[in-house]
Amino acid sequence: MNKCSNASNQCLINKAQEEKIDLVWDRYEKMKPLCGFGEKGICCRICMKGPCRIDPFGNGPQEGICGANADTIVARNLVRMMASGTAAHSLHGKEIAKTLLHVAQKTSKSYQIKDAEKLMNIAKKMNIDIEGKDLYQIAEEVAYGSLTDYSRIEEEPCTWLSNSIPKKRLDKLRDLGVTLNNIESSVTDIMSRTHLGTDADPVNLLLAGLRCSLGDYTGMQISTNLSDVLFGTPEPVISEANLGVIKEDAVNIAVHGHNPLLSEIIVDVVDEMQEEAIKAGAAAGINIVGVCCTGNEVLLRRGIPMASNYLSQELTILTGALEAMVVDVQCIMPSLSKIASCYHTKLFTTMPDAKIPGATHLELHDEHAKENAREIVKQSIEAYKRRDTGKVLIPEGKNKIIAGFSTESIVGLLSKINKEKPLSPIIDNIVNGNIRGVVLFAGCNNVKITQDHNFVTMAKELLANNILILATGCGAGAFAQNALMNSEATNRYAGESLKAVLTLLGNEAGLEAPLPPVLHMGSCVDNSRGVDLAVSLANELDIDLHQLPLVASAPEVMSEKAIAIGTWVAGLGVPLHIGVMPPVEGSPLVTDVLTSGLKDIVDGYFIVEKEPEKAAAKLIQVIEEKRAALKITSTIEEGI
Ligand code: MSK
Repeated sequence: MNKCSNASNQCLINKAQEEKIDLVWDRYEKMKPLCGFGEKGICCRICMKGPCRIDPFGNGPQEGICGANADTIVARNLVRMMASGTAAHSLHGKEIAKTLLHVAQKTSKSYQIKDAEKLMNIAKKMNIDIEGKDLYQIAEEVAYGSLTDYSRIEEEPCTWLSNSIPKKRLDKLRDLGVTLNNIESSVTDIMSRTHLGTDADPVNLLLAGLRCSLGDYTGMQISTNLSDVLFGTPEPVISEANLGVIKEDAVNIAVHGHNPLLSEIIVDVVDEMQEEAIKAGAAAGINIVGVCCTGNEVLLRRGIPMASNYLSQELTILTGALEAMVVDVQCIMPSLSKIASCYHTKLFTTMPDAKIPGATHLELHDEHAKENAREIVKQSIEAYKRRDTGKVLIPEGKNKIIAGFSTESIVGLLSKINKEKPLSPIIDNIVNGNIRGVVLFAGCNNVKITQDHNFVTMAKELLANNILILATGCGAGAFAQNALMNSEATNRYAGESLKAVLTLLGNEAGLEAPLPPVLHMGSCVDNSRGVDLAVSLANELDIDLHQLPLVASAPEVMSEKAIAIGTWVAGLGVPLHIGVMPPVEGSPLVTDVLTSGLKDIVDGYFIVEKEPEKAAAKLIQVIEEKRAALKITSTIEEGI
């Protein structure tokens, strides 16, 4: 199996072999054969009588020592994954909300309100009375209101859930009893009910998992929206992607993880330190590059080039030209520390809850954020002086990308065509079939799949069938690295009618070329942007989300966060394809609930298909079924 679909990275994989450095692919091979019990989800480790394992072939034990069967064990393990994913995303949102509170109370020196208009819109959405209040009072109420979603006692749904989805959908979820009132207690609930001797009913467990995962969604809404207030709402921006964005004659600093609190400040302080880097011999000064979702955050708002998504993060250090990797939280391989020690590269951890042995821990503190960032840049410049030029190998080639498609920027663009009804150009083109439907690609890379292969293969097939693609997270990274986020890609891969629409929109945007066929909407927390766009379309048409010709796909799914995302996507009524089987096959009941039972109660469901060509065909079929159900024919009048 090839390791990367991006051939230019192969030289670094060879280099690692020559230097006897193990990479993620090597560790995966050494791990084989993977534990079959773990893969099927039928290993239970929640007490110390065991661990227990259910025999999947029916010859050995069918119950754990306490009597829990495969259905209970699989469901418990799965919902614990959802709880972990929800905790990760929602804590991110909480950190951003606390920072907004500090800005509002003027106790933060490092951050400001960059998008006051968005703050006002959020306040109105939260039913906050803004009359006679200044910006800081409003920001304080928005921050407190958002933080209440983490602590509410009253039995009413979280504000950021109820104000961001169609009423019909909210009612459906409320009837099911899954509209949570408090994100953190939804996580506590999962940990409590999965304790030994508590909830043994797999369906009851899965419903609790759905409620918790809607907390993941709620946390994402908070993360995305309040980050926009603090750091600006993304607008289309031109940049580049691939490891070729690392420059031989620069002090290269990679920012990696998820939370933009430090990376934004690093980008801010770099300008004032360029001279220092040049004096140290780096003719091109300081070059910031992005990895994973912190990379997506600074790409969208600041145009910072994207070096890598999840699976090739180690290769950024293998270039021998990276002075520092600065990480915050989530998706950071602990192996980075060992690999950095083979080079002059400094690995900085910056968050109290994400330390890595061997890394330099330089903790981000709100009141000293600028000083923290300057210290990191200063030490990076020092590291540059120790660079071994004989070890430098930067793969050639980088792709031009257009990123920054927030919901606001898309609506802004469309309003140039129809000021009164900005969504009409999209709706009309969906109705007349120029755009058959929309696929939101999200999620990670998984070492079990050639990196980016499933994303790219599926995208080419969908685009040829006139399906528009939105992308976030490492999926967006995959498309950026494989030249699917520029105007040339539209000319090359989009079907004729989709190409015509994107060309019209690109011209209206002043590009004098088509919009890219894959619209980069941001990091994994920015999946909320895709929902916002879908909700706007559904509201305009007065339909529920499940009726839209919209599907989601995570073809290289890997993390617990992705399991939480997939579950709330289904909960919102949107079918979701995954290209890797989660650990549920040990329970036919749980597998059935996810792939069909969910459809009966929330309309959304999981489609598991490992072959990307077949997956694309299945998604096209779902889109066509939804079009038929909407009776979309050729004109708006006849149709919706
Ligand atoms: S970074 S959660 S590997 S998308 Fe958001 Fe990428 Fe998945 Fe991490």
